[in-house]
Amino acid sequence: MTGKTLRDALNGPGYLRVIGTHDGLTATLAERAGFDAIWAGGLGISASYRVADAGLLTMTEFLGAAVGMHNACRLPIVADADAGFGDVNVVRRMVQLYEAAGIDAVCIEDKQYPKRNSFCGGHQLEEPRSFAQKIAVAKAAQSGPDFMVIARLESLIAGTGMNDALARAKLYHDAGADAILIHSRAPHAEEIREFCTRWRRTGRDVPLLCVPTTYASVTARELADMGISGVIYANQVVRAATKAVIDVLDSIAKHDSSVDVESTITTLSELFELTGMNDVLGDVPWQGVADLR
Ligand code: SPV
Ligand code: MG
Repeated sequence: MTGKTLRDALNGPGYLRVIGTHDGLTATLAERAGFDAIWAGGLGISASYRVADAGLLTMTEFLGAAVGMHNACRLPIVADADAGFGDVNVVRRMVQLYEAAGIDAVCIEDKQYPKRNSFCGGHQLEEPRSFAQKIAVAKAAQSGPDFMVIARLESLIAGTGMNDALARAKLYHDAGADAILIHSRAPHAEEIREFCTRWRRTGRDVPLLCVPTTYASVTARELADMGISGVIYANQVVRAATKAVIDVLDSIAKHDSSVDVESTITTLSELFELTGMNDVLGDVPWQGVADLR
């Protein structure tokens, strides 16, 4: 999607593969791997601080993490803004700060504060009209044409059903939402298919996104064929990093040596290259890193 805004890309043909990352390094790796956009997700960022994804970090901490990813790569950043971090006044300030920081989109979910991760149960949905007001206030707060406000539907997570999801989607679209994220925790993509089909019948044209965590066997192409424009792989990167670190720590602790893991971990040369060490200016002539592991 080189040169295009996130808005153009989501409204254009095809689909975007959006990957959840939690810091500058993982965002850089995602860009190199060919993903189209970054999901600055609450779960991944919270995990990187070792706190629960339960509205515990401040907006400033989430924004700082998103900016760290923005500075590290050229991909558009879709920031997970939980339930907006507060009431409509907080939402307004949140949009102003995120837009000014160069973030491309915020995604706000229709759950009550304090929200919990959607896979943890105990969900209280926000009253639909108050959430629609948050969307309207968010849209009125942005200053440029490109910034996007994505409304995330939690009806299928909270168990209030497809009709509720569709009714809310219409309300949020009327309030100005630039895209709709339909969240599901079903083990297959049939809920997503049904939502897309019934949404299409409304004649409304707005990009749809989804998060295939529990229905992981479906491909992004299959979801796109159902009508999805953005597929968010929200938490695989933080889970991969966690597993890799556990394995390496176990091995070093067990053998009192890192020799067994050396061939499985990134070389120092790669790490220097990834982090731009070759571009560092200074008085000492740079020797290169070719002979480092
Ligand atoms: C996140 O990544 O923080 C999300 C997506 O909100 S999910 O964990 O699937 O709810
Ligand atoms: Mg989240």
